[in-house]
Amino acid sequence: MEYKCGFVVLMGRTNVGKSTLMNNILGEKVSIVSSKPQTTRNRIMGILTDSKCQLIFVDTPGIHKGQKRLNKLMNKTAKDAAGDADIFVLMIDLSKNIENNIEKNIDNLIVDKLLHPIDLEIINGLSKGGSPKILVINKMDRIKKSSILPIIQWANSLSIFDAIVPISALHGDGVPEFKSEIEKLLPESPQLFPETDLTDQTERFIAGEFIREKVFQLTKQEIPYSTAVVVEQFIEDLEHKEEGLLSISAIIYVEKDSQKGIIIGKGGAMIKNIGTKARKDLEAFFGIKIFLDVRVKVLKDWARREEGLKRLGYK
Ligand SMILES: Nc1nc2c(ncn2[C@@H]2O[C@H](COP(=O)(O)OP(=O)(O)OP(=O)(O)O)[C@@H](O)[C@H]2O)c(=O)[nH]1
Ligand SMILES: [Mg+2]
Repeated sequence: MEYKCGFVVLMGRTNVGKSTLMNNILGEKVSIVSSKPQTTRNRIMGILTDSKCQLIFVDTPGIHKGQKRLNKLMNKTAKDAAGDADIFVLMIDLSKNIENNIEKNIDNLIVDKLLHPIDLEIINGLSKGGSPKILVINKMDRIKKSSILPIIQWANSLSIFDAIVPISALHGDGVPEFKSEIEKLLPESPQLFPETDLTDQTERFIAGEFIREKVFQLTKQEIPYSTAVVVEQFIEDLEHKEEGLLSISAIIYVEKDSQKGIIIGKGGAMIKNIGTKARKDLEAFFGIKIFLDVRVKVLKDWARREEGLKRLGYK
C-alpha cells in the first residue's frame, strides 16, 4: 500500500475544543487550551507520523465575532487555512444549547435551535465534492447520545460530510474512530515532514504560548484579550550545561496602563503565579530545568492597530 499524508484542518466556532482534540491525538500539548473563547490565535500544526501515514493536523483560531483587528486577523487565519485542507474537519459543540433546550422543556429539538448561527454559516459555505469533510460533534461527555440524533440525521441529509463522528476530546471517547476515518480519507502522498517533527512552531513561540495560556487561565474580563506574549530571550545556559538549563525572558504586553497593574497583581502575586505555572509546564514540555523571567509592558491599543499586531508577531 502507498504511503498516505495530508493536511487535516480543524475549524469551528471558538471554544468548541479544537486544540484539546489536537493535543489528545498527539499526546502532547502543542496548542494551548483554556475555558475562555479565542484562545488560539495562530495556525498551529501538530504532526503525527507512523509507518503507514503522516497526519498533519492544523489547529486554527475559533471563528467568532469581534471588532478589533486581532479578531479579524484570527478569523481570516482560520478561513485561509481551510483553503489548504486535504481533509476539512468542522467541529461543533451542542452541549450548551441542548442543556438550554432541555431546561426549557422543548421536546422537538430542531437544527436551528441546536446549532449556533456561526456553525450554520460555515456549513452553508461548504460545497459538495472537493476535499473530504468530517463533522465532529464534541463534548459528548456532557450530553446524551440520543439527543444529537436529529443533528446527525440532518447533517447526513446534506450529503456534504464523508463522516460524522461524536467524540469527547477531553476524555478521548470517539477519538480512535475519528483517527481511523482520517486515515481512510487521507490522500496517497509521500511524507512531508521528518518523522521526528511534532509541530511547525518554534520552541520560542511555544514558550510564549505557554505563558499566554496561563494569562488566559488566571485573569478575567478583557485582560486575556488584551494580552500578547513576546519571548525576547531563549538561550541554553552554557555555564549550567551539565544540569541542563534553559533561560527564557518574556514580555507580557497589555493594551492599557490599568491592565499592567492587574497582570502584576497585589505585591506581584499575579505575575508570580503566571510565571510559576508557565515554568512548570515548560519544564515538562522541554524536559529541562528552566529559568523564566516575565515582565509586563504596555503597547497602547496593540490589538486594534495593524502596526501593534505586527510588532507582537501577528502577521
Ligand atoms: N466537557 C468537555 N469539555 C471539553 C471537551 N473538549 C474541550 N473541552 C473544554 O472546552 C474548552 C475549550 O477548549 P479548547 O480546546 O481551547 O477549544 P478551541 O476550540 O481550541 O477554542 P479556541 O482556540 O478559542 O477557538 C476548554 O475548557 C476545554 O477543556 C470535551 O470533550 N468535553
Ligand atoms: Mg484553540
